[in-house]
Amino acid sequence: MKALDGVRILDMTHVQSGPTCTQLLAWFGADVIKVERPGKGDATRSQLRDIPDVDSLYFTMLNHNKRSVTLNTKGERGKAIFTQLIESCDVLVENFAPGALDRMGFSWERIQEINPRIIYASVKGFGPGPYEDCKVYENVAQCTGGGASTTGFPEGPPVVSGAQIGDSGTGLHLALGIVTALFQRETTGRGQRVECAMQDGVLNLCRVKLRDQQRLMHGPLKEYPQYPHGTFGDATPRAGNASGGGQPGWIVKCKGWETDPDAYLYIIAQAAAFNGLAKVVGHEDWLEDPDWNSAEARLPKIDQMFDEIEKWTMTKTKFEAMEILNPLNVPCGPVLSMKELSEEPSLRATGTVVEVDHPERGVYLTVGNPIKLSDSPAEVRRSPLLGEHTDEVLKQVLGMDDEAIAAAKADGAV
Ligand code: CAO
Repeated sequence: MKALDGVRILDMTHVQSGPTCTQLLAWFGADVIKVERPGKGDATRSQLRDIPDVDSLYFTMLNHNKRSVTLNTKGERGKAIFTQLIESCDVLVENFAPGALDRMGFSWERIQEINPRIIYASVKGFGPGPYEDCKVYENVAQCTGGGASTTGFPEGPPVVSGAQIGDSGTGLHLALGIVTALFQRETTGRGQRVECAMQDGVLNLCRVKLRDQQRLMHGPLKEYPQYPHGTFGDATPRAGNASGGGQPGWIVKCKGWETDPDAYLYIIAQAAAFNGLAKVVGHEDWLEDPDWNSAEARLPKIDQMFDEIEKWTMTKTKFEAMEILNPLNVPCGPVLSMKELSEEPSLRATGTVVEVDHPERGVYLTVGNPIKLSDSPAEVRRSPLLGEHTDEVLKQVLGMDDEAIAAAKADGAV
């Protein structure tokens, strides 16, 4: 038995944000029925293809454990089938451009009329306000939610992160909203509307930067690289690789950095572990020196301190340095490349990185469910081919017979 066994999701999502959400729910055991346009499907099926005419990794890696149904929800017969699906599902999830579902004739009011118990969940770029009608993709959300203005080096332009905090981050937020609404339905018997704006999701993940915006009003941000030599403006600046927490941290070069772009280690020079760190990097002198032996004394010369630490790390590989620093309780972590992560045995062992077999592309690698439930282990099943389960769902879920299905096919509804 899986945690969400018995929950049926009508999945009208596409691209990344919505599919991330419904894939998580599918891993927890929900029956996710992905509705796609006949002949075309989710646009990502054909985007960034590595093998001709085969569903892209972009699609396969975001749509595991789902069933695919093709349905033209703009035609009359398609709308009738869609109405029946709304009647039969617990949750409807969509991340179309604002108003798309209303234009098809399915407003929240209409959806509630069809099924008062349904939870209707959406991702949009923005919440209500001046930009509510805008279409939004990942990097736009990273810019509008505060991610880009606070990422990068002080002297450089804003930078977007590799982590898809706008899309996958908002999908995660939405999944929590959905299970919370399902939980509340146990008491009220009613469904409800769940909305997540990508701007809001990114800002939530940039919470500490709004913290710093307010701290800035009371003086310079002493853990930022701008302190004490640079200047601060009136907004939270970019902080390079500074730790963002109360302890100084930085990325330092390790042995091989000249040729390996990922030969780096993140080190946090936490006050409690400073003595051991100072000794190992050959600076026992710092322990007796009042210019160095307190966190306050070191604060104005954090850059100098990490330069000295780096002289030592450059003599070790990132893994050797980590092995020496860990027993000293110095928090640190190697910069791992995607190649290293894909080959890491411990991630394979926990199912965080898994191999999946696909009938058209063969074996590929994906990220499994990062949330581990002891009573609901997630197995990763391949993504569906376009319309692979149309007949199955129309029969099993809606009780349609062969004749009705043939008629729906004949007029292009499915
Ligand atoms: N049958 C018939 N029509 C369908 C259909 C189906 N099964 N599925 C989708 N459509 C229609 C929609 O109704 C819409 O039609 P209208 O424009 O006439 O209303 C049309 O397909 C296209 O939908 P769209 O406008 O959402 O798609 P797009 O490629 O132009 O925009 C995106 C994509 C992502 C920018 C937009 O959907 C969006 O802003 N979504 C909300 C924010 C979001 O989730 N962004 C993250 C995307 S991941 O980076």
